[in-house]
Amino acid sequence: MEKLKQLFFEKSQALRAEVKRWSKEQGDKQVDSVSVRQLLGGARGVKMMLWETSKLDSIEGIRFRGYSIPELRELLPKGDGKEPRPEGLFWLMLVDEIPTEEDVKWLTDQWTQRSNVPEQTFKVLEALPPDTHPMTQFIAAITSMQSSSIFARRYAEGLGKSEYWRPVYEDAMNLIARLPRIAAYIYRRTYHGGDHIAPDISLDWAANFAHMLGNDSEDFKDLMRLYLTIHADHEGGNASAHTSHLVNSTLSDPYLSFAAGMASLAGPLHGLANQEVVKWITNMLDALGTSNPSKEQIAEYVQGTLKAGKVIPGYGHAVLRRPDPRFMAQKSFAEEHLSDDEMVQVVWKVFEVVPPILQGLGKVKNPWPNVDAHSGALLMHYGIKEYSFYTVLFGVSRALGVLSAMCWSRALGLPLERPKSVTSGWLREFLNQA
Ligand code: HAX
Repeated sequence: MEKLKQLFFEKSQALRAEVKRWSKEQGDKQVDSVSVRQLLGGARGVKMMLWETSKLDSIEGIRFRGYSIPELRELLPKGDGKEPRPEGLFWLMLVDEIPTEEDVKWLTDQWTQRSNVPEQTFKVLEALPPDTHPMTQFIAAITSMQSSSIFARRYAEGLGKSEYWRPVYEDAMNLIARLPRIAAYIYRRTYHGGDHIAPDISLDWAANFAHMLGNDSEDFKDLMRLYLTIHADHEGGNASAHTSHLVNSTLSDPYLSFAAGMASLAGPLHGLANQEVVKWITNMLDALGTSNPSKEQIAEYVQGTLKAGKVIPGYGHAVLRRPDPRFMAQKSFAEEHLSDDEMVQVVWKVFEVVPPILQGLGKVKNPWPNVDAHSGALLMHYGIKEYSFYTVLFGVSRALGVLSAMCWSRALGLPLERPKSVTSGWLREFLNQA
């Protein structure tokens, strides 16, 4: 068996036994008591899921297998670039070990070999009107590949439960390998009249993606490596990861499960916020008639957005209570590579203006920027100006976390997810009795 698969097998088998023991010997212990506020408030903070690949702290932000983003920027293999290769993060998430340069090179080769997109997927995309939202195209493309799911085929043949992880691993590797080509195809068909760019198999996963999008500069390749690394995972409770996890818990295959997660990512309170940020900034600059607004002008525009009953996109978070380290990583990239860029300057000014205003509302729990507040300005600089495409980039990255976590879920034999709902009548009676 290949090294990555063997390592995953050994580690997951050991944990599987331990999880079974917890359930048997300590299953009655109260982990958390759910409050009425949590019941009504989208289950905030309720611990109800095992998720191995990353953990989110409200103050520190995300840690992938214990490593912060600054640590990963130091430790993960970079090849001949300056930013970590997302291949290395996938390896780390899957087997909890920092890979060597050689391991990462092997994974790049694997994904290159597995990157052939079935012809029917291009046909499905071509059948959609070109103005179909790129996320809808992305979901249709992923779903169109479902017939190549090895898990679905092996399950139909009667595969036993302890073996589920094997075809899930194969589907995860194949799906991740194909996503950059699919995403680039959607981008070029939607915004560049179908003028497609052939893959360059000498490049790593992220650099090849940058190339197929249409920018071969070393800086953009590094931005893509960083972007695809930092968006990959945000523990299991976020909407896209949780949706994939829930759907996969029914033993729906990785293609359908990941497509469902992408439908969740496409909501404006989640991943679509990256397009909404650029749209909001562009509308603001248009309304103010300047590309260099003052802080006072921005503050006035922010107040107008709030008065209209809308949220400020790119700000706030369900878990975080400090500026998102993913925002800070993109800010540090911008400081190094494009600090003079006008849009970046506006993003930084918005960062100074928005938090005190949101704080002043007295109800926003986190007034700080999240991952989506910065990404659009970086992409604009490198020529990816069509902001309705941005959530697809997020989705390509999110595949790394969601699909490595899916391997774990099936290796551990986690059950069908089925939390309990109550009716308002039940709740009323419960509260009256209390
Ligand atoms: N602008 C204005 N009001 C905001 C706000 C913002 N950025 N963030 C939160 N609020 C409001 C909420 O709408 C809520 O108001 P009501 O009580 O009137 O309904 C109140 O403050 C309390 O909300 P909260 O507890 O602080 O935040 P939630 O956990 O409910 O929601 C959200 C978290 C991310 C959905 C929220 O902050 C938001 O809508 N932000 C803007 C959209 C955004 O940037 N989304 C991307 C988040 C990161 C992500 O998933 N990326 O993919």
